[in-house]
Amino acid sequence: MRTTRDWQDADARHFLHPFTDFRSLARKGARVITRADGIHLWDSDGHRILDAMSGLWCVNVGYGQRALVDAATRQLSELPFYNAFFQTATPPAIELAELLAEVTPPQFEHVFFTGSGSEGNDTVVRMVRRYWDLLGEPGRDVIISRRNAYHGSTMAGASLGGMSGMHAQGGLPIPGIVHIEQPYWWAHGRPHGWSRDEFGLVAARWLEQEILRLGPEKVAAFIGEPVQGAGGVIVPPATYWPEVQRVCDRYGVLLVSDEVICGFGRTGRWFGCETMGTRPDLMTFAKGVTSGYVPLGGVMVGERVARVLIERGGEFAHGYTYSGHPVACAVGLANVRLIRDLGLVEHVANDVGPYLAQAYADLAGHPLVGEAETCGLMGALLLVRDKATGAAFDPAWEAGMVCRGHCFREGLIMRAVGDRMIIAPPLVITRTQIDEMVALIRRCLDLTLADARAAGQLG
Ligand code: PXG
Repeated sequence: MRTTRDWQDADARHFLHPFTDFRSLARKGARVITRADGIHLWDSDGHRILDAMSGLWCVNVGYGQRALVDAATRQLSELPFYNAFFQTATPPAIELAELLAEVTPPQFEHVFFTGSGSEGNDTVVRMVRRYWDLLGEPGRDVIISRRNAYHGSTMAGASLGGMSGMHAQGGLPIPGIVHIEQPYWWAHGRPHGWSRDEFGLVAARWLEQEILRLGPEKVAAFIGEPVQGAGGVIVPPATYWPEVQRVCDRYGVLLVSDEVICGFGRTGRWFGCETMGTRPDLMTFAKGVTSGYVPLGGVMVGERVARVLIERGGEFAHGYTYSGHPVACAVGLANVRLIRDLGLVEHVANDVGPYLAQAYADLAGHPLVGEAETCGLMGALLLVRDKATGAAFDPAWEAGMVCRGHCFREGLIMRAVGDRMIIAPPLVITRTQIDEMVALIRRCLDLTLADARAAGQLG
């Protein structure tokens, strides 16, 4: 048996981790996760950790679900791989496509499978441009996205995303992608004294202004996450998305909902667009479609686009070896059925979602918390230096990282995005487990508060 030290040494020698400062991790040593069950993980030292991030926003049904393991095992024995090119198909891909058409909003009857969310968004870029080409408007090729959005890490995904750190590496964004400001009330509405609802309309009109600036005949699509996940669980005001829908309708711009995080029950409806009140033309999905047990992503293609691609399109010159991978689709099928059979969407909407919202309303009283927000089973706590004024911490002190350090030591996985502490626990979580999680969160906030006091960072 290898010790933790052995794992860390081999890891440091050979494994380049995603979004990681390689040298600094090699010095510290990676935490090695060896098994999991339900909402808990265990590391190679035997420590039990409450995974309040569902792996990476994906393990919606929790760890250790037999039905998914059996589906994968069965499919691996029967037909581990065949492609979907050259006029062939496999039963799991067909059946998953059928089931996705059932659980998605009524405008969706077709799916294009990919291996990940990033590939899904690359597909979106090619597909919306193809759509406008086929309609005789090839100049309509600009896609509008938002700052601090995350849409993946491939060339198109990272370009659609609005992360300045990513754009700074490798000459991004690619041409034809522009960004407007995000609907983050605390940063962009509160300083002006706008109410949340007022700000939602202001932020949606930034889209209209950008469309008019570019010329509507140039704008192919607008893409957004219903709730920005990696950007820090930014829950937009209730007025935002309905107004965005009206703006897209007014100018004929396609609306793309990136459901990679919000899909499959996370917000208390099957898809985030249903919670937010939009009717997208395309939806990107990944993560929760298989609860992360195996990689799978895709794009739901609404009838407006599908009809054009099918009836006027000829060959769409796009696809991946693993588009419709039979094992991934078999697991997806078992997973989506399990979400449905366990009633997990209703569980989030009627039980644990409201319960978490109440717990977060209580946490909002903590001296370190400027705002506490939830949407379904996503939550954010903004850490502030001065609760009365909402003043931020000195960025050099890295309050979020201090708090995250305590979480690590206390056996809780909660992410820090700047000073926003975020969670997205598995949808199978119970009220008792939420109590356990919130007690840990409160303890880590208290420890961070004590550190801030000792470091003279308060008030
Ligand atoms: N869209 C959204 C909304 C995402 O959250 C992707 C696309 C890309 O999916 P793939 O499967 O290509 O990774 C994502 C992925 C974080 C973090 O730090 C979030 C993601 C990925 C890695 C890190 O919260 N989301």
